[in-house]
Amino acid sequence: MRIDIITAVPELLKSPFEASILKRAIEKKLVSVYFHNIRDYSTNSYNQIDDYQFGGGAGMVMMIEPIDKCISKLKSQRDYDEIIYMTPDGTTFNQGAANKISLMKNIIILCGHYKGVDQRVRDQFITLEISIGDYVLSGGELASAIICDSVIRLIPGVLGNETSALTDSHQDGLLAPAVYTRPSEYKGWKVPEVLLSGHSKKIEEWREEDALKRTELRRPDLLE
Ligand code: 6GU
Repeated sequence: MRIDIITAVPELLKSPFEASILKRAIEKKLVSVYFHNIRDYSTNSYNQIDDYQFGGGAGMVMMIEPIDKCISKLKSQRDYDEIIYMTPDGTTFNQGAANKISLMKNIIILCGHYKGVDQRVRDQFITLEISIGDYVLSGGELASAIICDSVIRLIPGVLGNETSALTDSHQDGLLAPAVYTRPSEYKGWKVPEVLLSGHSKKIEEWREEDALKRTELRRPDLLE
C-alpha cells in the first residue's frame, strides 16, 4: 500500500511513522508513506497557500491552486483508490472504514488547516471525507496520523501475531475482554481462575461473556 499525505505542516505528522509498529511496517516495505508539503506547490513569491474568504468572515481558507498542482501531479503518476480529505464535517471514522481502507493500493490524504479548503477542491478532487469524532482539531494532521495507524496495523504482516488484529475491540462489534499476565496473584489480587485452567473451550466462553458484559456496561450503543 502507498499513502501520499498532503499537508501544510509535515513536522506535525512525521514522528508517528518513525517509531514502533509503523516504522517497522515501512522498513518491511509493507507500506510506503510520502509527505508532500503544500507550500512547495505555492504559485506566488510569498509561498502563500491560504487567503481571505469571499464574503468576509474570520479565518483563512486554503487556496485551490497549490492543492490542484499537488494532487494532479500525483494522479498523473498512478491511479488512486480514494482521495481523502480530513475534516470535522466528514463521515465519522470507525473500524469498518479502517478495514476497507487497509485493502486499498494507493490513497491520498489531504489535511485541512485554517477554516478548511476552497469548496471547489472538495467538489473536484475529493472522493471521501473523514472526521475522527465530534470535536475540533487545529488541523487534519493528527487525525490523518490516526487513520494511518489504524489502517497500517491491519495490513497482513504488520502485526507479529496475525490473529491479534482480529481480536481487537470493535473488530467483531464488541469491546475486547479483560486480559491478564503473570503473576497470577499480586498483593492478594487474583486472576480469574478459568484463565489458569488450560481449558480452552471454557476460556473462550469466559472471554465471549466478558466482552459482552463490558460492551453492555460501557457501550450499550454498540449492541443496538
Ligand atoms: Cl479530520 N480535522 C479537524 N481539523 N478536526 C477534526 C477532525 C479532522 N476530526 C475530528 N475533528
